[in-house]
Amino acid sequence: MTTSDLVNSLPALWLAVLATFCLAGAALAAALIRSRKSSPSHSVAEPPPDTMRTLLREFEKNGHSADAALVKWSPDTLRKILATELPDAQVIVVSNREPYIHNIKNDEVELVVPASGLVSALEPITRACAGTWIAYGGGSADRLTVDEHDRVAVPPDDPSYMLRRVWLSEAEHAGYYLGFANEGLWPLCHIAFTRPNFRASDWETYESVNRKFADAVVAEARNERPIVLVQDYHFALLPRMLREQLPEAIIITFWHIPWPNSEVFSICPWRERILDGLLGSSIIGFHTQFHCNNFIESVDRFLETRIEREDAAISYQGQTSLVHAYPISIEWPPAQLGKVPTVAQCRDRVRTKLGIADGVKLCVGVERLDYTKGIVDRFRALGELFDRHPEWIGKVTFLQIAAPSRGTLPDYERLHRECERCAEEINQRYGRDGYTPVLFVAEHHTREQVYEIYRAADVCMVTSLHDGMNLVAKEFVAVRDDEQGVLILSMFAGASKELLEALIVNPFDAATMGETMRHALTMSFAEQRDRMRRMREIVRDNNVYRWAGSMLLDAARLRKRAEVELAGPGDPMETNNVVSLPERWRAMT
Ligand code: GDG
Repeated sequence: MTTSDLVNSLPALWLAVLATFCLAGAALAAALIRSRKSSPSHSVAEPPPDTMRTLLREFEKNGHSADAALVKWSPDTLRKILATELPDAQVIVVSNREPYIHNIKNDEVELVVPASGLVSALEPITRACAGTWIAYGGGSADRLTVDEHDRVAVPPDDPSYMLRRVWLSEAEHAGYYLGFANEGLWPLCHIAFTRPNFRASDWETYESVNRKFADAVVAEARNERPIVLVQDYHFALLPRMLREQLPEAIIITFWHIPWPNSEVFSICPWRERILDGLLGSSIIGFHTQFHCNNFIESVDRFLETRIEREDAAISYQGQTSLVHAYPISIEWPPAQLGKVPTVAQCRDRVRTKLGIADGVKLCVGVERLDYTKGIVDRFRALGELFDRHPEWIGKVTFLQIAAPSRGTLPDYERLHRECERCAEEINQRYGRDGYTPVLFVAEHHTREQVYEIYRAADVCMVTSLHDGMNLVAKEFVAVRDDEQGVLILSMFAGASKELLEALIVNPFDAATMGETMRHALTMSFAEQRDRMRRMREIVRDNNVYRWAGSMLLDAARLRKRAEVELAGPGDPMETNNVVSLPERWRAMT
C-alpha cells in the first residue's frame, strides 16, 4: 500500500488501526523498516525484541495512531484529513502573537514576522487549513491595514487565510501579557530560578482579556461547531469561556511551554481557576509526556476530578478532556529555504560580513532574548573551552543573535545587560587585534537572515535552561541540506527527546559544555554527516503537519464518539469503546 493510498483511506484505516494492537505493531514495524531503508548510513537489521516492545509501548502510551507514523505529512495531508474526517469544520486559531505585524517605519508600512516559535509552527498550519487566526494587533500600523471587521488577508504576498486582530489598551496589555502571563506564568512554568510575580490586578486584566478573545472567537465562528486551536499560557481561561458559549465546539488547547510539578504550580494563587479554565478544552496538548504527567498531577491535587490514566482522560463537571503529548515541529521543507543562497554562499556572506578569518570556526546561537534560553551559560562554556584548551583562542568565534523580547520587564532588561557584560568580559580576556571571540547582536533579523546564519555555522548551540520544545534546534537541522554542522542541545529542551544524535548537554555545567564544544569543533565530516542525516529524517517525518494532523485526528475521534453517544444510549457495557468515560465508570462501580 502506498502512502497516498493510505492517506486516501484514512477514515476506515485509522479507526481500524486504533482498534487493533496487532495492526499498530505491523505499522510500526513497517515505519521502522522504512526509516531504516531511507538511511543508507544505518544498518537495516531489525531492532532487538525488547527495543520493539518499548517502542510499541511508547506508541500506544502516547495515543499516536499507527497511520500517523506511516503517512507522509504535508499541507495536502492536513487538507485531506479536514475534508474526510472533519467535513465543513471551520478552524480558528487563537494566540496572543500575530503571525504578521504591520509597523510604521520611516513613514512607510513595514511588515514583520515576529521571532516566535509558536508563529513559526502555526503559520504553515493555518495556511494549509485556510482558517481564521485571531490575535492581538500590536503593530503601530495594524489598525491601518485591516478592513471594517478588523480583518486582513495574509500572507500578504499570497493570501490564504484571515487574520482577525483584537485591540488591547496599554493597561490591558500590561496586566494580561506583561504582568500575569510573562511575570507570573512564564517563570512559574520554567525552571530558570526567576521568581514569579503574581498581582491581583494583573489577574483581573488577564481574565477580562481572555473574555475579550472568547467574544472574538464566538463572533468569528460560522456555526456552533468550529474547531478552535487555543495557543499557550496567555489563554488558560479561554477554553472554559468558549465551552460555555459554544458547547459543541472542539477546543484543542496547546500549552507551548513546560508544565511545572504540582508543588511549584501550587505557588499560583489562582491555580484552581487556571485548571478549571483549561479543562474546558476537549484536548489539552503538551510537547512531552513529562509535562502531561505534571499537569495531571496538578489537576489531581487541586480539583475534584476523575482521572483515567490509561486513557489520559480527565472527567470534570460532566465533561471529559484528553491530555496528550504532541511534539511540535516545523514545516518540511521550510518554505523560505528556497529564497536562501547555497551553503557555500551563506558561509562566504556571513563570514565576510562579520570579518571572520579563514581557519576560524563559527559557532552560532539564535534566540529571543530570554532568560530561559541559557545565553550567558553558553558564553561561560566558551570561556571554559579557552581556559582548558587555549589552543582554541583565536580559532573560534561565537555569533549570538538575540531578538529583543519583553524588553520593558526588569528581568529582561537585566538579562540584556548581563549578556553584554559577559560577552565583553570574554572579549577583553581572550580577544586580540582582529579577533573578537563573542559577537552579541541583540537585534531582530529577517527569517532569511536567520537561515543564512544557520547555514554558515559549523556549530549551533541550543542551551536552554528549560524549554517546551525549542524550534531553533529543528530549524538548524532542516536548513542543513549539506548534511554538515553540529548541534549542541540542552537536555532540558523537549527537542532533546527526539534529536538524539545532537550532542546533548546540561547547560548548568559550563565545564562539560566547554568540552562538548571542543568535541563539536573537532568532529569529522563523516560523523557530522551521519548525525545530521539521522536528525533530518526525524524532523522530516515528524514535521509540523504531523503535529497538527495528530491533533485533528484525535479531534475527529472525539467528534465521532460524541455523535455516536448522541445517537442513542445503548448498553454502556456493550458499546464500551464509544460510551462516554463517566458513563463507563458509573456502569463499572
Ligand atoms: C515557545 C516555547 C516552543 C529567533 N530570532 C529571530 C527569529 N527567531 C525565531 C526562530 C524560531 C523562534 O524564533 C524561536 O523558537 P523557540 O522554539 O526557541 O521558542 P519560543 O519563542 O520561546 O517558543 C518553545 C515554541 O513555543 C513552539 O511551541 O518550541 O519551547 O518557549 O522559529 O527562528 N525569527 C526572526 N527573527 C529573529 O531575529 N524572524
